[in-house]
Amino acid sequence: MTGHEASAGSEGGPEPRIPPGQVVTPGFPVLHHGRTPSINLDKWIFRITGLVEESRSLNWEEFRRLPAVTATSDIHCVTRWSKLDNRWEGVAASEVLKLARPRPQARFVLVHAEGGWTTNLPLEDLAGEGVLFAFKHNGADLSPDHGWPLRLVVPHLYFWKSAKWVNGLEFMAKDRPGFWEQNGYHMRGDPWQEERFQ
Ligand SMILES: Nc1nc2c(c(=O)[nH]1)N[C@H]1C(S)=C(S)[C@@H](COP(=O)(O)O)O[C@H]1N2
Ligand SMILES: [Mo]
Repeated sequence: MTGHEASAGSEGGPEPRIPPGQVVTPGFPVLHHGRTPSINLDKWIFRITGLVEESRSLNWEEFRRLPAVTATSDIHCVTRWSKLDNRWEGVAASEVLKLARPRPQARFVLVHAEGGWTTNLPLEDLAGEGVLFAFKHNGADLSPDHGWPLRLVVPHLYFWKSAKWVNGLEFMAKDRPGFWEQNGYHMRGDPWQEERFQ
């Protein structure tokens, strides 16, 4: 779903900028389960597995050789803060999908992150506009707390889907809950529908 870029009209004109129940913050809160991992780029590997034509492993150099894009989007966290106009720089998810070549049966992905953390997404959401594997935020390398060296950004879903320290995609025929989804969070997490918990 797109078209929420317009600023809120005072006469009920364009669609609102902020999803229901959210409050804009000027800061950038840090939220995650467990501790910030320390990652060695020399050993970093991104794994593409599951229902794909070709399983692949990319090291950091190979991943960074993929074409880079920038995209500006808003963050909406299920804990009700929103942060507007984040400028992300990274590799478009569509680019990674081109490499992966999902099989026709593949309809969902389990996103894998350092330390075994996961989150699930429908394939169409991964292919969505502005979805990227980011290495920079607002012009600077990601900080370790915000996911260095790489995080997924899925701007049209609640921010828990935007896996920090992301290191793999597993393509699946059926949806399977990730870490927060097993703990009661919604399987999809659309902030405009307030798909917070289930
Ligand atoms: N690997 C990993 N990624 C994660 C999480 C986590 O616990 N582990 N938490 C998610 C949640 S709940 C949120 S709100 C955002 C927070 O990102 P931030 O700390 O950069 O604001 O990261 C998401 N990505
Ligand atoms: Mo969150």
